[in-house]
Amino acid sequence: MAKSKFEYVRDFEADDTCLPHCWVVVRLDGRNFHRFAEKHSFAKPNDSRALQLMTKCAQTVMEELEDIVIAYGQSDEYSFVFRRKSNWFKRRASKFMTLVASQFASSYVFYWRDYFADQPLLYPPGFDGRVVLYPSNQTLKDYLSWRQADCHINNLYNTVFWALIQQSGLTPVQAQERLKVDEVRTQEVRLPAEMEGERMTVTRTRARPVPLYCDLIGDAFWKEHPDILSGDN
Ligand code: DGT
Ligand code: MG
Ligand code: MG
Ligand code: MG
Ligand code: MG
Repeated sequence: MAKSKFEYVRDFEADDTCLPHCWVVVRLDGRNFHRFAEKHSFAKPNDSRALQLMTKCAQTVMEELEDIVIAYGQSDEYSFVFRRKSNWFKRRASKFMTLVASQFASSYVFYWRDYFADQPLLYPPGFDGRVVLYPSNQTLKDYLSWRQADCHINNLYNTVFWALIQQSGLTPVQAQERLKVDEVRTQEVRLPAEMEGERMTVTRTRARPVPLYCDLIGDAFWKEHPDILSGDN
């Protein structure tokens, strides 16, 4: 029974319910962080303060929001995986995405000073968000592997790019020229062992989410943590 003659406008709201039984992934990415990193003097290629702040924000998101079983981050992005059976906000994609993005962005500002004591925050950063559904454990694992491989490829490129400039004295254009061939060679990522010591972060939840720095592409991580993909999630 409508409470007023205006109630009908509710019907204009689009249905964005996430398909049942799928893993719901929300991926955030910093808006124009190329500029943000420049303005805030991020170390090149990797600024550990920035990475740690991102992870702190991800931990906050996992603590404040419901049903996130794992989060993975690199560079200016973070992916959050909601349990398959989550019925939080009736699985509305817009609720998941906006709550993750706003909680993450406010945390980024709130905790900034804890990580950048000597660098004032010069303007308010923003994060875009998207929702992607994965229908099986394998597609979810492949999604996370895809992000980790992206991290590896970018790190390989950026590390050598900045070494050519900072250590070998090349100009950015010369460094780019030198790396054109190498870039093609680094397309395939096979051995997780090769990735040791790189910039990648995994957070998972039980009572309190803990940051892990490890490989997601191989089976070892998933064997050690069978509960993440278990039938109860
Ligand atoms: P977007 O996402 O389309 O709004 O634009 P961007 O500029 O955020 O582009 P994206 O997300 O593809 O690339 C991330 C940028 O953030 C990239 O230009 C490098 C920068 N960035 C991320 N982490 C670091 C870091 O630790 N150190 C430095 N120097 N830069 C970083
Ligand atoms: Mg982008
Ligand atoms: Mg970005
Ligand atoms: Mg990015
Ligand atoms: Mg309300």
